[in-house]
Amino acid sequence: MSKAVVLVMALATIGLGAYRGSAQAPAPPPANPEIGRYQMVAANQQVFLIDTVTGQCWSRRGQGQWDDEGNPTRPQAEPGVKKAAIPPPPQAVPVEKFNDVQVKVGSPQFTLVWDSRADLDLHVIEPGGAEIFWEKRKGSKGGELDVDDVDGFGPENVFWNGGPDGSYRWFVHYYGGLGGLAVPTRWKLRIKQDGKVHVVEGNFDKVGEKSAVGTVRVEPKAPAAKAD
Ligand SMILES: [Ca+2]
Repeated sequence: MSKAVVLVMALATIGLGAYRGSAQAPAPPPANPEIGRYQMVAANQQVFLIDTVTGQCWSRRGQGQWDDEGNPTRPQAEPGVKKAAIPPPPQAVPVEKFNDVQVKVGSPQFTLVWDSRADLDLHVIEPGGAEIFWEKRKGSKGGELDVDDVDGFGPENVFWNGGPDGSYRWFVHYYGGLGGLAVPTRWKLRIKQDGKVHVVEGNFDKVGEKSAVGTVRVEPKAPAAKAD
C-alpha cells in the first residue's frame, strides 16, 4: 500500500469533511499542535500528523524529523472532480424610476402616477383574492406594494417577481383631496406583463371616486419543449 493511499485512508478515518485545498506553500509542522485542528494517526510504522483544515500532512518514524508529505487529498480533488454546487446569490429585483422614485420591476407590474397633490391609491387583487393596497402591502402569492404615495403624483407600484397565472383585478381610488377639497386629477396606470405594456388613463373629480375594475389575465406558461 502506498504512503499516499495510507494517508488518504487516515484522512478519511479522522473525517476530513471540511477539507479545502490550499494554494499556499505548506507550513512547517506546528511545535504544539492545537487540539482539534491537528490529528496524529499511526499507520505503516509511521506517525502521520495531519492539518485537518488544509489537508497538509507530515510523517515521521520514531522521534525523527517530520517529513513533508504534501497534501495527499489535493491530487484526488483536481482533475474531473465535480466542484461542490454553490448556489447562486439571490438575484436582486431590478428597479426603474418614476417621478424620480425607484420602484421594483416585475411581471405583472402595475404602476400608477397622477398629476396632482391629491392622494390616489392603487388596489390590485391577486389570483386567490388577496387585495394589495396601502393597508395590506403584501399579498399571499408574492405580490407587493413596494412604493406607496400620500402626497401626490405617485408612483404607487405593485409587482410580482413572476406572479402565478390567473386573473389580476385592479382599480384606482381617489382617497383624499387637498385639505379635504377635491382637485381634478388625471391618472395613468401602466401595466406590464410578460414583456407587454399597456396604459390605462382616467380622471377623478370627487373624493371617494373609484375607477372601473380592470382585469389582467396571466396565462399558464407553455411547458418547455422536450428534446428527443
Ligand atoms: Ca396613496
